[in-house]
Amino acid sequence: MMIGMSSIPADRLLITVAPTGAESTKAAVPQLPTTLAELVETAVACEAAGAAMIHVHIRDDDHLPTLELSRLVDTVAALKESTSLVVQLSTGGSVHDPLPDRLRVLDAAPDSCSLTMGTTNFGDDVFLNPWPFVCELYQLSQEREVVPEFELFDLGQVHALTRLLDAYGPPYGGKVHCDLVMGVPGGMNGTTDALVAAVAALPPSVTSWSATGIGRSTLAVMFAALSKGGHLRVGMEDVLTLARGVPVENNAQLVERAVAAGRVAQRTPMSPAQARELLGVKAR
Ligand code: KMH
Ligand code: ZN
Repeated sequence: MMIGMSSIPADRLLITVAPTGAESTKAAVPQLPTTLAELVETAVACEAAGAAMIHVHIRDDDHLPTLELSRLVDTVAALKESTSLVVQLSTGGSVHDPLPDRLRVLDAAPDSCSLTMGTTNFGDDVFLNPWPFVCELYQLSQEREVVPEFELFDLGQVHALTRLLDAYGPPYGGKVHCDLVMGVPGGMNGTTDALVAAVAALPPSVTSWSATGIGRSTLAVMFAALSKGGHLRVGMEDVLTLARGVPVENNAQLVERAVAAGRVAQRTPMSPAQARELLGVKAR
């Protein structure tokens, strides 16, 4: 069986790796890929392990989160040179990044960008996504022909996606892909019950979805997503231990674990080419 009119077999599993994030420090997690060389090395290993897309946050020379445009441009170029992965730049950045800097991320012309559907309490911080910003970023993604991945941190944001699509029409590429980010302190729980509720509320225009569970919720969300036929995001942005007291040594371990879990569910990792077709990514 194929998915819709596409040539992608229905058992294919999109695995996205989010290797770095903006929250962990290099001092606390020395194995976190924070330099461009480390990021490229991780990307190559994760593609070999079965990932098809990479969700990218970058760091400066002090290993701190940055949205400096020239570094973003260099990062996209380096990842494209060394891998076939779909390159998704984060427009969420860190909770301290100003909104104009987050819009400017699209100037780096990635294949895809994250687009969070609303403001969320984020631990003790606030991840700011006011509605006018969401609308501006979405329209910019359409204009620049960058495929958005809608990041949904709670059920209200699932409903906001319907509102956005009703107001501004489909994304560039015509596909609607979202990622449920679950278990953030301030967002929806990382549980099977929450995932089922969120998936049930997705607008009918959604063509694919993945899920990730932060911290301890990672396995519950992974198994719930697989049992609902969804795709997976994994990586050190979201989890730093394989089990209690067992640190993740590298991102490929998390991709390998997702591949193994997918295999039990009779799912086969999707190639980057299939991911491009699934997401409607522009040939650049
Ligand atoms: N770092 C978080 C504040 C995204 O990449 O778009 C936001 C985040 C979401 O990670
Ligand atoms: Zn992110």
